[in-house]
Amino acid sequence: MKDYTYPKRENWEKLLKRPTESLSDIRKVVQPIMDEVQSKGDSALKAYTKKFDGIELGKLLVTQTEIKTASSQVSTKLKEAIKVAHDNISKFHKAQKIAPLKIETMPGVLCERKSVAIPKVGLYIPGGTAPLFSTVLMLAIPAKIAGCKEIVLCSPPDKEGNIHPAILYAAEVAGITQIFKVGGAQAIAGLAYGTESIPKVDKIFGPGNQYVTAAKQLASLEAVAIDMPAGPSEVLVYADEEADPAFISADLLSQAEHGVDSQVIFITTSTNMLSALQKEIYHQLSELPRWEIADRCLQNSAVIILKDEKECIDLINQYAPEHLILLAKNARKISEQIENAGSVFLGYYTPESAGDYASGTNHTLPTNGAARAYSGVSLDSFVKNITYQEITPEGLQNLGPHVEVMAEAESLIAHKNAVTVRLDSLKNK
Ligand code: HSO
Ligand code: ZN
Repeated sequence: MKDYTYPKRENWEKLLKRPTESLSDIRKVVQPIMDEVQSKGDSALKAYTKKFDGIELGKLLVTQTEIKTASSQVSTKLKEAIKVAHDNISKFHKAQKIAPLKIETMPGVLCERKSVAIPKVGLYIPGGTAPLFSTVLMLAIPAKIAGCKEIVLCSPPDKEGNIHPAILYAAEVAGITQIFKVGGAQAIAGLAYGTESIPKVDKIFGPGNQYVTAAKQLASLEAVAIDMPAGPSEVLVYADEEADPAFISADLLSQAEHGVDSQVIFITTSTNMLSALQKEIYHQLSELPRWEIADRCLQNSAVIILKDEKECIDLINQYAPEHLILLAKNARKISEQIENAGSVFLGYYTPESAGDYASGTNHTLPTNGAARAYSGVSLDSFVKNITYQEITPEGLQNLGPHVEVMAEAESLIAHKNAVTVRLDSLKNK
């Protein structure tokens, strides 16, 4: 990790730069894949699965028998943990339901707003070295609670043509029945355009590598919505002088092991723990199975010593971290001054891992500074708010003349007439 002691504010931007790459070159690779899937459907999906995943599949849809077999391969202990996570995530996301709104803005003019589920959603779950079955819960549970009618899940198969059993089991627990063995940009194209077996969806969710991200961006230029702009995962840890270096190290490394392009930032005003921290990080790192990934991530990462708490808060708000961990006695008070963050973890005993898996909050969060303007996935991500209005004859008599004036001032006379013909009909009654 690079060390910076009392850096000047004008240098913050440079030292907080994220290690992201431009997606424009990747788009050039992804576009032909998308086009091919759009024109050839399932046969293109199967051809790409053979090419990229090394397996020739007869059917893309996962069968009930496969789901049963997967369930028998998951240990009882893991099933219990998944149940706890499922219950907590459900509780927190159910509580996010908002009651319909009904307001009479003036006598006889009723305005309403109601959230209605997005009918068809697609969930993408990456495969690879760490199968993120927890992401299945984070996406499928709110989709179910929102009432999405069709929930389709895509995940790449391994060389034997199977999806990781824990992914299938988590999907089963969350009540997802349409699961397809397809990954990468081709899966996103399948969800965006629809094929013989994959239904076209209205919105696509989920993390993925740069190809998946580029494919989601391209899909979003057409009729399909996406959850959020995605980038590599990141954490900013703030610690006061009493924080335990072992906790700080473990939190930094838990993010660093996600990928070589992840970023971890540590800030503090206290210089006395630094040598202990450095020893602890390298000790913990050496024992990690994914130490090579974490070690490379640490090279993109920084330890920053700042003058006071106020500077720390300013830096956090400037960086807008996906995850913010406040290892401090006054974590709650600091959190009140945070304007930009995806998800905040307060106090010494609140590791990010708790939120990653099982406390109840969602782990699909805005990265790469998007937390300045975006929220993480929540129940809201699976609904849209439809507004309604109903105006009585008296209401139109109250409101109509003002609309007529405004329409005329915009030279939109047909608009004005839509009121006038009604007011005239009321006069003649
Ligand atoms: N920290 C990741 C989520 C995750 N961690 C899944 C473990 N599994 C991005 O928020
Ligand atoms: Zn994580």
